Amino acid sequence: MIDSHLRHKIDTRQARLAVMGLGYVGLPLSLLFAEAGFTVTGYDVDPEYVRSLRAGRSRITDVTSERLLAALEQDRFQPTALPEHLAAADIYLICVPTPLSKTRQPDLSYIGQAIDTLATHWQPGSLVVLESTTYPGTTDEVLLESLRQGGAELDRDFLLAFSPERVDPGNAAHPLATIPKVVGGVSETSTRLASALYDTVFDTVHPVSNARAAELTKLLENTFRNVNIALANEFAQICDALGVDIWEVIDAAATKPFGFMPFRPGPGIGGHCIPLDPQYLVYKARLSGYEPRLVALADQINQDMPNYVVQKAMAQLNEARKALNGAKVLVVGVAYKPGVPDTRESPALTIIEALQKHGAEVDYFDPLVPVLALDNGTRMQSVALDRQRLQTSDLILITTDHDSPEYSLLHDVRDKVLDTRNALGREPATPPAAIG
Ligand code: SAJ
Repeated sequence: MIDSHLRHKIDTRQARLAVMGLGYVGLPLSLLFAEAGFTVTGYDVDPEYVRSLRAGRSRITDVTSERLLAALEQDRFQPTALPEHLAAADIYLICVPTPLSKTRQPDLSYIGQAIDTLATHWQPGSLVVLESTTYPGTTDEVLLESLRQGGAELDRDFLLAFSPERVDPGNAAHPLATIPKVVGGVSETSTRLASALYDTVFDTVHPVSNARAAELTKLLENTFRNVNIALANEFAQICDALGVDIWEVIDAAATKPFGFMPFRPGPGIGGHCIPLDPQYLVYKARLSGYEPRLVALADQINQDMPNYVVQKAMAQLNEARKALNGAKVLVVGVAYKPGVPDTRESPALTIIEALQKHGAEVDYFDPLVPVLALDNGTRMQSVALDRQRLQTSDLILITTDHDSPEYSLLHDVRDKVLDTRNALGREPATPPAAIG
């Protein structure tokens, strides 16, 4: 029987795992299982990236090269770009990207590629788990259909489940193994076996009744954030219209010890999760005959924030009797959130392109992002944030509040600053050594 056979292999750590996709989800997951005594084949379609992994070089925040080298030396982690190496696995964990298309529709092309590769190499008796964030029904429709090709049967020849990734890169407060793992199978046996697998490395496993419940769990988590950020952004615009300091209001509301969670306004939302995940929910809800008005409206509010910021920039320059056209604008911070070098979906990029379109001369400073390539083809380099630059700028737009000492210089030119993150509202970081 498939379940007793697999269960024994899991309990004795003899089960061979294959992780498909070695990004910020797949690589840490691979090492977690390798360090628990499993042998893990790490599959990625990028041969160059695989070569760097095999050489012990990690570019993933939570995986040091030392950890990677140790797993390689013990032969517990075997990176490969050759799909035929997948044939020896008992368990497949799919951790590939699920981005949005240019028209902000779900893009399941990476899952499709993984399924096609898997279909050619998987063996009967396997457990397949999808971890990539996706719309409800992907596992029990798309994946199940594919695995049934050739007459294979669920619970006889394979088990299938969904378990949402909850990796928060760089979050030292919550190491991966301590983050509860939700698991939902397409069958009861699948839930049981997938739970037994994750039980070997995660402190807490939380089984739910089916794959759709697990898929929707992840979408609720991140849609919750998206909608609450939209509320903060709308509140900021209301406070602006009323001449009230939004940051003071949020800080005051946050003194309430129950029933309130502070979210903060910004120039829009970036990253590879929060702006995207709710669109997977909207897509499936509409297909199922329900119009998710609140979720769709929240996305519109968030997506419109860069435009709101550009309008504010125009108004602030106008106060100084200057036009945006020809103005020297310094954008401070282009990463999608503080403390990361990641600019994916960053609203700062949308704002820079809009400012350029209005004829502004834009430079940027970001201590973590040395170079920037925009969709409009512009390539930029981070400039030095020094007194001379600040004196010659007509407007200084803070879009990411890195905790960087250079920001303290901005206090001297507050009249030119448009601070979308309240970066200057806090105690200035220790001033840098005298500027040479
Ligand atoms: N943002 C705001 N206001 C807020 C919070 C965030 O404008 O009050 C903006 C950020 O600047 C950023 C975007 O939203 O542009 C997303 O920020 P985020 O803090 O949600 O960070 P992410 O995208 O790294 O989200 C990840 C998610 N983790 C997973 O999906 C596993 C999210 O669920 C986590 O809650 C979040 O990290 C976290 O708390 O760090």
